[in-house]
Amino acid sequence: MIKFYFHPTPNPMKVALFLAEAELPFEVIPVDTMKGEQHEQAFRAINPNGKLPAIDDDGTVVFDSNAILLYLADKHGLFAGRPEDRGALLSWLMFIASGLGPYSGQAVHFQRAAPETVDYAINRYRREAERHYAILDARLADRTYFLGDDYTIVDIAAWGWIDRHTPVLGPDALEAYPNLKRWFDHINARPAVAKARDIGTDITFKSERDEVAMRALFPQNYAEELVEAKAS
Ligand SMILES: N[C@@H](CCC(=O)N[C@@H](CS)C(=O)NCC(=O)O)C(=O)O
Repeated sequence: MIKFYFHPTPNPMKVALFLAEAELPFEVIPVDTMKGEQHEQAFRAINPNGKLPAIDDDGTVVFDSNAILLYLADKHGLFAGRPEDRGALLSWLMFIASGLGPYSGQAVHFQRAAPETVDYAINRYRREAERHYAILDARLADRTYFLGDDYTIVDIAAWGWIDRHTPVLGPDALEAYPNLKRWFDHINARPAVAKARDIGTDITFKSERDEVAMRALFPQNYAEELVEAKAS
């Protein structure tokens, strides 16, 4: 059975949605990132990057959310799209992994978590997140899903982050992206979304954003010497 290393945050939620859609049996292994469990040696053996999600599929370990989606889609022949759309599938998956996800994450960080307000960083990451949203919105102008008529892991990957549009760009952010909003409402109506949202709700994860959590999530802020020198 798949062991699903989980925390209720955007990247793990993509895998939660896939597992719910595919109705695959799995066991949730909670990793409480606000307690620092992602840094424990046992978990580092699963994901050397110390982040969620990861899976152990009867001995095959896969980490990084979009890698997991691709692995499961290929293995089970589910939500992988048509062979002729493989190039598009890979392109959009990588766009989400390297663009939408990290820029959204940094936008949230600088608006909600950074120890000081840095207008430059907030502007940079919000604008970049907006630019990524606009690209997704344009792609959906004449398509039901990102690859056309087929619901694929691209939709699942995008959903994980668009579901967090409120902390990224604000509660009404999707009003400016009508195609993305239509798509998001359409995905949310899928029964698997409710099942995915239910995963891990029986587990109590730490929620206090105290110093333990800040040290766990942002250990670089507690390094003995913060980087001062600019690259020359
Ligand atoms: N590229 C990775 C990013 C994973 C990631 O940043 N996960 C977050 C949760 S959404 C995490 O584990 N944060 C805890 C930490 O950074 O210590 C993926 O797509 O899986």
